[in-house]
Amino acid sequence: MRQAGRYLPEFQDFRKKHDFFKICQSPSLACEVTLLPIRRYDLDAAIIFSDILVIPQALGMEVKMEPGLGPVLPHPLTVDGIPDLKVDGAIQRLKYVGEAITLTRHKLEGKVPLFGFSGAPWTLMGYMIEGGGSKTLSKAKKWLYAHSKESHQLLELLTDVIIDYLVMQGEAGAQILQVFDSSAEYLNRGLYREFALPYLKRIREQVRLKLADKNLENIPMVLFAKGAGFSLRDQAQLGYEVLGIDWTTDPAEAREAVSCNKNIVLQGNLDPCALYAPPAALKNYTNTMIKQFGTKNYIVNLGHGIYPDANVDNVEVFVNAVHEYPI
Ligand code: 1CP
Repeated sequence: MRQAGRYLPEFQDFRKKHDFFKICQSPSLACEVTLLPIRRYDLDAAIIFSDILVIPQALGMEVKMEPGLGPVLPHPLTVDGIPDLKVDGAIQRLKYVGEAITLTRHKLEGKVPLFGFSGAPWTLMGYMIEGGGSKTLSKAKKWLYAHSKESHQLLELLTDVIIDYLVMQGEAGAQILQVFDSSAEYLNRGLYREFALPYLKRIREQVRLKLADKNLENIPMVLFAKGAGFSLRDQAQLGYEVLGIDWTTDPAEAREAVSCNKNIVLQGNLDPCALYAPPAALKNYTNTMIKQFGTKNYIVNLGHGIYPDANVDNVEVFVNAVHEYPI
């Protein structure tokens, strides 16, 4: 449940006292926030508290988290600004995420597994060029059409950093690694094939190889490409063990699209707005979803981030409905 923290009253209290990135950068605070939903609900996994935008920040860009608005990068990247990105030492500057992961693993005492995560190259590129969220991503897409050489240069650079960042999280103790391509929906199949899939493939391959080089076991990886139901068949062949399915995609169609890969696990996809439904209806939606996905090779999740005004009691209804589902 991405950005899940924001709907919890205990998180909102926490945020009144601490700056967003201060929490991310202080392992004990990040650990405490990671554990908030685990303490309240009978959840089956935790995700480390951080944000996808810590990478642009580690590359030297200013990122502010504006309450009620989300992330803002006051000085967006320009085409000739790529050489100024500070790649050297970026992973060192992100070490606090690893420290938070290690501390959280200890505090969880094996109760539930811990997810690490990163933004995908295209999604990070979008935020860096747009300077924050955008309705169209037209500035970032302009690069793809008008500056394709520089686009590839930037995506290549981000891919290298993401690989090392995920390996660092794995070394620190993350048990599953999720890549968020939240802005996939702004691309069509052609653009996604040219500007996203090759980099996502390289990330999966290189994380596997680099972990093996360090004598570490393989860590399963999840790719969540929001709004890219059009590319599920392609995604199933990238080497990711799990594909995240967003709420717009029909579960049965998703299964059909990935049938070329028999081992693949699907994760998703309840519409986060279903949490506004009365409890009995919510239970029905949850049961129908599980029935459609099937209970094998499946991880229940929402189909995108939970909204800040989600009803905390209904989250419990959802979690319980999942656990009560007859297998
Ligand atoms: O549950 C958690 O709190 C887990 C930690 C987490 C994760 C996995 C946060 C904390 N952010 C994320 C991922 C993230 N961040 C994504 C990928 C998932 C997705 O598609 O939603 C994206 C796109 C972001 C960028 C971001 N950060 C946004 C979206 C803005 C937009 O363009 O619409 C927002 C609102 C944030 C802020 C944020 N990140 C996390 C929290 C708890 C919050 C709330 C804000 C706050 O406390 O001020």
